Amino acid sequence: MPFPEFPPDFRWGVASAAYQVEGAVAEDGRAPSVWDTFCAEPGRVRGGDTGAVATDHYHRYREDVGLLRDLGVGAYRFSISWPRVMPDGVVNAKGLDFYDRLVDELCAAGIAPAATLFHWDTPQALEDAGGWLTRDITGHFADYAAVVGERLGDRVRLWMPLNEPMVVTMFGYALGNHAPGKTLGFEALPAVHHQLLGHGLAVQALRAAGCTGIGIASNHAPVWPASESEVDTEAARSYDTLVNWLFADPILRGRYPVEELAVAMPGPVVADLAVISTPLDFYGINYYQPALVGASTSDDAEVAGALLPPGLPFAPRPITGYPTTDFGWAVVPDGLRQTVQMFRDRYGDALPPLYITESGCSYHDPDPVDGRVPDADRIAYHDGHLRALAQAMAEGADVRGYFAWSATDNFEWAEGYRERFGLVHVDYASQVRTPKDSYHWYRDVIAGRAV
Ligand code: IFM
Repeated sequence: MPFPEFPPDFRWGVASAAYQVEGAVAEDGRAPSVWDTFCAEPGRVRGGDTGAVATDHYHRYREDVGLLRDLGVGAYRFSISWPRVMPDGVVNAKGLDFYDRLVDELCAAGIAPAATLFHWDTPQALEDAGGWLTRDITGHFADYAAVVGERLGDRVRLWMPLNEPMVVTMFGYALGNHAPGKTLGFEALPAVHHQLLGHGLAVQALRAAGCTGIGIASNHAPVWPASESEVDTEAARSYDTLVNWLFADPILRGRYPVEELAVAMPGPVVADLAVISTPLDFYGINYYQPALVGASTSDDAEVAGALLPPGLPFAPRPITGYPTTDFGWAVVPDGLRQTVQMFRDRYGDALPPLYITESGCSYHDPDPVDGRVPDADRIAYHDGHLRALAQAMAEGADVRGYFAWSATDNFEWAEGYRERFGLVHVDYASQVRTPKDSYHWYRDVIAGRAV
């Protein structure tokens, strides 16, 4: 099948996040984030890896933007490090200057800057005061958004206050395998409401600063019931409500998906929902793989081990019958089409234009030989997902762009450096960058030369 055609103004991009690439964690006034603290605790991150140096992007951003320019991307999604810019309510001028330089460099290369404001690196000082469990943090976040918006709003084309708030809630506050490492189970629900409120306030602060192109980057996936039985179908429905609609419904519909969740939230929920549902210019979907979910059984406690708290009405099951990445994630390109379709079905005309703000795969690529890194599986992944996206668009979806995760290999959170998602290989000892075969393939896609 020939490679599908995308509209001429379709935005081709790649994505990254501050803590995963920047390094320089104690430089130019950057204060610690929850991830610095988490990485310093023995046993938290595979191999004891940390983001202290990462890909040294803070110092090598010019080289990295050069790679993006040669790739031909129209947009680069990066995140701004909150603890670098506004660690304790006071602006750190040197931190903000870094993003000013990065944005200028991108613009000079003809690449539209797309900025995330919070990609999981809460300033440690704010976490010490309760973090996303407190209402106070939402005001800090709005102030930070205003500062960044005023400085960069003339050049940044797309804004995403939050990245994957469900992951922060689930892994950071409910299960504890991400920073800040809390194991609160359902007591983590305030982190949902406060991220949502922080999002809404940040959208308003960005708009007040004259910014346009404001959305979110939120992870979503189709939830498949493990069988046709009533209990599995019901379990899949509960899981779907939590992982797909707990954040999307308040933002796009101005209400929580079920009343039980609304009443469990802190604060003046109805008034907050009016802020949370401030209209967006786009909705960004991060897609990796579907979820197969069944009713939990007594075996699940053992299978899931420490990861899932007891008493949940559902349990994720392994997906079989599809290839998997080296990270063990199922490769299901049609899941992307299904995800887009489920948003269209649920929100209809209330759905703003979509971006795929992340999709990608980790393979344990070989080291470069003669300047080459063959990664046919990664090419197949993006090829398949772009074909599925083209199908969704042919079916009527308004999708404006695709950001491959990730530009370069980087720090994959609790998995450290073993997982490699990049189109560009990074040798962490020398910091040498080597474009993989997938980089050359994506360049051809962008140039309209893909076969
Ligand atoms: O690396 C992460 C990213 O920070 C958020 N989305 C998923 C990616 C792969 O796990």
